[in-house]
Amino acid sequence: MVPLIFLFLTLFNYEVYGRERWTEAQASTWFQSQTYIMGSQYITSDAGNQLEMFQNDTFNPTLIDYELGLAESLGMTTMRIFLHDLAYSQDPTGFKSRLETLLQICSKHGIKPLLTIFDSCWNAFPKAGKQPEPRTGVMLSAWVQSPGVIALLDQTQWPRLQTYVKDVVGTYANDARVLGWDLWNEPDNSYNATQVTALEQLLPQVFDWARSVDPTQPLTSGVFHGVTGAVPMIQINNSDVVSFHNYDPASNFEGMVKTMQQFNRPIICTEYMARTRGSSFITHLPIGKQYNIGMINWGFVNGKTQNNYPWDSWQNPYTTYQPYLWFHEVFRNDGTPYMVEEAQVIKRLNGCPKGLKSTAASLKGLTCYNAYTTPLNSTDAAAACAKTYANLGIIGSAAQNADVMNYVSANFSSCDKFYIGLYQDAYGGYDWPMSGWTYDNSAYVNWKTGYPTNDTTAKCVVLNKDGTWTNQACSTPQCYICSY
Ligand SMILES: *[C@@H]1O[C@H](CO)[C@@H](O)[C@H](O)[C@H]1NC(C)=O
Ligand SMILES: *[C@@H]1O[C@H](CO)[C@@H](O)[C@H](O)[C@H]1NC(C)=O
Ligand SMILES: *[C@@H]1O[C@H](CO)[C@@H](O)[C@H](O)[C@H]1NC(C)=O
Ligand SMILES: *[C@@H]1O[C@H](CO)[C@@H](O)[C@H](O)[C@H]1NC(C)=O
Ligand SMILES: *[C@@H]1O[C@H](CO)[C@@H](O)[C@H](O)[C@H]1NC(C)=O
Ligand SMILES: CC(=O)N[C@H]1CO[C@H](CO)[C@@H](O)[C@@H]1O
Repeated sequence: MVPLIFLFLTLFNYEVYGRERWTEAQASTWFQSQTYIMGSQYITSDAGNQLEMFQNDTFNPTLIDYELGLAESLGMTTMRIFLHDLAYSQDPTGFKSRLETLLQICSKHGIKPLLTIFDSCWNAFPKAGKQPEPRTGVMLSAWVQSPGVIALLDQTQWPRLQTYVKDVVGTYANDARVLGWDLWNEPDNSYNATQVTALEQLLPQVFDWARSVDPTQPLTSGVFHGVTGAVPMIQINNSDVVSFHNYDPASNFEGMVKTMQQFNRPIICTEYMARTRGSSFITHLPIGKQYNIGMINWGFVNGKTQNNYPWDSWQNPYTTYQPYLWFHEVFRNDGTPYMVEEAQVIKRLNGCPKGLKSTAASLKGLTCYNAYTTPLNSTDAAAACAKTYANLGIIGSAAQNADVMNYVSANFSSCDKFYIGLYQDAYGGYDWPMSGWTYDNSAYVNWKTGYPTNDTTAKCVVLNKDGTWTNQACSTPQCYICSY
């Protein structure tokens, strides 16, 4: 017979070691030390599910590097990346070496990933090895649960899951490249009653396993159908920082943020953005910023997960026509943004990456400027701006002109003038480029005395270091300023 003391230790040893849930103060200190948390759920666009992303044969660091470069170009600071227990269990050493490669690439692009350990969504029977091709017109058709329901309902497999959690979280427990651990995505989504009962036993243990290796990063699991009920209470009770999913319009989203505030912990929205449901970057990111919560949308580069299709594509595959608006995704498969205006809003809310954020009056009250020192003629300069989802610089007020002048004087001493967007039109008047969200009808100009010259061969405008504007030939290579 097992002595009672050993039985006690065996049953409860996961509570004996490791750290407690963070206090509110610890969680707040952590949150305040992070760069604003904004990004997307990420899977390589050539992978249909987590196994395809992480198994040796299909792991694609070249593509990860390119796609995380796109995230960096928007100023994103995190990516929510789903791991898988079977990718680990079949080859722990190889899996961890691929995870290490991923973290190195993330770090190079200024991205701290939120790593997701388990997931209850979509296909219930994951199998290691070659993964099925996606079904035409169906979102996430190859996506797999982790663990599958067989492992969930078979407690003899739980030690394997424990090894996965402890080894992966433990290996990176002190690694500042990792933002945090999202231990279980939508835990009771698509489970029947038997499965939910097993989950209610397993989920608290998953938190205990992760805490047992003393992670310096926060643990969380996002609630997605309100905060009441057994499973949401397990999630919230165990989370160092709380997180939630919401795919509803702005007022409902804001209501959910207020609901989450009752827990007095930092908040991260780990899923939102479904355009046809009224959940979009343009409507929701400013709310996230206002309440100072992390914002992570579902979908990034369109590819084998086909996140451009809505949930109902499982019932009605989009085989004969395409949706009029993409459901999720930030980028098309060719690396261009689905909507330029969205890319601009994301960059603005991320503080105008590598440039000046002018909050001076005019132009919707918020404009980003980047100056470039490689001289280009005005056509090429405008094209270079467009690649960063920007126009040749638009300046809408004296205060903004002063901001821009100070920015270029202090940082770009090698150039004495910069192309801006103003140009002479066919009638001899001057206009701003009209594409994009930043257009307005500002009448502000700051011509140098004697300018503009009445010269039809000098149709382009430069900002001089003293803040004045002069017109000149468009073919002259010049430094330039982009804005968005
Ligand atoms: C993993 O993939 C690489 C490159 O595709 C290959 O060279 C290597 O042999 C594979 N390793 C295993 C253990 O299959
Ligand atoms: C739930 O699904 C499992 C298979 O994963 C099955 O064995 C069980 O009977 C189902 N339970 C209920 C209550 O439907
Ligand atoms: C969650 O925490 C509350 C408050 O401490 C407690 O009353 C409740 O029983 C806990 N629920 C679960 C499921 O852990
Ligand atoms: C500019 O030149 C055009 C053609 O030479 C002339 O018609 C026009 O009056 C001039 N405008 C000014 C403001 O000098
Ligand atoms: C700018 O240079 C490109 C070639 O780099 C040329 O095609 C274009 O016509 C030039 N534009 C102007 C206004 O000179
Ligand atoms: C983008 C950039 O380089 N900004 C710098 C411009 O110069 C000011 C003043 O020296 C710095 O504070 C900015 O960081």
